[in-house]
Amino acid sequence: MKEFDLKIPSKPVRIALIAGRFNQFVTDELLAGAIDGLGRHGVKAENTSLYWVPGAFELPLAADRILDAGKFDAVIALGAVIRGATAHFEYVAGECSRGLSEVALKHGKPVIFGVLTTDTIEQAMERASTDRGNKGFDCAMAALHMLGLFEALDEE
Ligand code: INI
Repeated sequence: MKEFDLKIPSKPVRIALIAGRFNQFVTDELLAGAIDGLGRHGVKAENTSLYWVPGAFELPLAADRILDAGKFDAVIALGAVIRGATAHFEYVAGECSRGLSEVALKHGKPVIFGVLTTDTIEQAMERASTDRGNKGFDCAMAALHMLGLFEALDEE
């Protein structure tokens, strides 16, 4: 059986980061993890851009518009929706995840879901920490692995 294992792309890739200002004390940490992950795997700063949006609800539209411009191979969308802090948690988190997957399928490009949806601030900080695993770092790896897969599919 032919197998396509996870791999980092061999050619340079361009990656857009989008981050929500809402709960920025969390998204700053996710961003730091994502930038660290990309840098450690050879993505040059000149091939990345960072776009801020007000909150997680705005991530899908921004991702769509950014991919429309054709300058990026993948988008990493970072946000933090904390149930304790909002009565409309379900709407914000639900629309954000639905919208991001729609944008990925529309453009045929990886749109990585780096949005924490937690009950408490403590849980969010735990998933955005430097010593106990950082979802932003994981998202950088997911973006690179998807682009590595696309590269392998192009060469098949
Ligand atoms: N946006 C978030 O990213 N996280 C949240 O927890 C949140 N809460 O609590 O409401 C949130 N709301 C703002 C929303 O994303 C939009 O920016 C706003 O509704 C304007 O469209």
